[in-house]
Amino acid sequence: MSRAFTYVILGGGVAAGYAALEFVRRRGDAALGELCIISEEAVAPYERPALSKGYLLPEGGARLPAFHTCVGANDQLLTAEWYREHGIELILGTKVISADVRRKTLVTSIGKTINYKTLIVATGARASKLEEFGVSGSDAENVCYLRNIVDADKLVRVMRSSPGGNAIVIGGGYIGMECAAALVANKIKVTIVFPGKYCMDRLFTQKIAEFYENYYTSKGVTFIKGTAVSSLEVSSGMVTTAILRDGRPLPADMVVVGIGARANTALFEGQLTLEKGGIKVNGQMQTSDASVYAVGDVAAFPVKLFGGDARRLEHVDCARRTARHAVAAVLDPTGAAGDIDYLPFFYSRVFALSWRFYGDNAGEAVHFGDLGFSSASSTPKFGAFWVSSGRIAGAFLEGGSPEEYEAIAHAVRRGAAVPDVAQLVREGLAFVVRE
Ligand code: FAD
Ligand code: NAD
Ligand code: ISD
Repeated sequence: MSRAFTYVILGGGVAAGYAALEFVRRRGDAALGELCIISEEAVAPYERPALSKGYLLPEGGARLPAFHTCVGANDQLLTAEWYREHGIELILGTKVISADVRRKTLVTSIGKTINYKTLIVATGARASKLEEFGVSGSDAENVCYLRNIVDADKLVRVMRSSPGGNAIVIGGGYIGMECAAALVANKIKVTIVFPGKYCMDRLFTQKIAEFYENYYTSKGVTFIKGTAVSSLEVSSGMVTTAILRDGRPLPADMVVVGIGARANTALFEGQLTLEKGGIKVNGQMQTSDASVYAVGDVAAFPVKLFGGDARRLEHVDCARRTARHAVAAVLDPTGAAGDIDYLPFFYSRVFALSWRFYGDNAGEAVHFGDLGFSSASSTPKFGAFWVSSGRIAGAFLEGGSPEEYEAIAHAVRRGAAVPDVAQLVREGLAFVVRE
């Protein structure tokens, strides 16, 4: 059996939801019946960041439909009903198992062929598995990953069945740090294990990391750094102990794994040009095949601000903006959409803390504010600027006000000149926030 659509979005995550809204805004009623979204997930697109935050609260956690896209950008809540009303077909719970870019067809796991004129690939990324690092045990009943709502439900279930127990968190990146905070809130004892020298080492400097590590330590979290879990002991389907490389055993009632993500490119390998682990696109989010666009985590796109360097950014703001840009480009082939001009933006919220980062963490880091952790009840404000070729290339700020976040974003966007680094060191945040 086959179906045909003018536009197909492959993947039903954040980027798909924002693309759908942009599509309807641009096409209005003319959109009816033109677009379909195919997703392996059983629910309409939702704001994935909620899964490691509000979803894991011990009481009153966020639940669908409250966090379908596009509420994360303070925009409309798109329920399954919204898609129906706007004539967008949501094909849910359906995995695409092959794609033929030359023939413009997709085949689903139940053997259905879907023809498209234009395809937007929004397949996102998947969580790396322990087995990829030679450790078995991912299938144990108390080992949790966190990529989608099914994973989040398992994590909630396992947390609730381990009150007061020990959680081993493997990985000190975004998932590890956000889940560790949620586990503490659920009264579970947490040990975080990762091979790096400090947490969040893709983004943080050692000084920034030390603040968060001290804060977490004050909440009872133990850090084991510079090593890895080499095996998991499983009994009756449950992990009981995590063994470190040096043989040290760590008792475990549950394990949370956050050891990185891999872009879902497999369907297009050998058909589209790949770069940075993702699908290479131009400034219009168009791939090496003119009928195929790629957005969100899976897309490696040129960042004008970095001289057109291709980046693949695994963050929600990027998914939203690249999705909207692709739809603008697809619906106006005259090129009026122009090339995307994106300011990279990442954020996180843990415990009572909240930070934002803009730009690139390249060059010399100049810290400001009070990085010395004193008490978890204080409201810290600190950060760093990254200075590259005499300009501010990146900025991180914990505990900022909306105006201060705006100011650091603006400084990065305009590449504020830093003729004298000593002045930046002296003035810190005041360098960009003028009265
Ligand atoms: P996704 O949202 O991952 O969506 C991909 C979709 O494609 C999924 O529905 C998937 O099932 C589907 N799919 C894939 N392959 C197929 C196939 N073959 N057939 C059918 N469907 C397929 N970023 C931030 O900036 N701040 C945060 O606080 C933050 N928190 C996060 C918390 C968690 C738990 C996670 C996992 C990520 C978080 N992120 C955060 C990252 C952010 O959510 C991602 O960057 C964003 O979701 C990427 O959007 P996407 O649409 O490209 O991919
Ligand atoms: P990550 O890349 O942020 O962190 C991976 C961590 O795992 C690092 O600390 C790394 O040192 C560690 N690691 C690597 N191999 C290991 C091993 N064998 N044993 C132990 N540790 C190992 O990836 P993540 O935290 O898994 O996040 C997955 C995805 O979700 C990413 O795309 C991330 O951007 C996204 N995410 C983003 C946010 C946010 O932006 N606030 C929040 C949650 C998730
Ligand atoms: O997606 C990301 C992310 O989480 C980072 O820290 O891109 C950056 C790079 O890895 C560093 O700039």
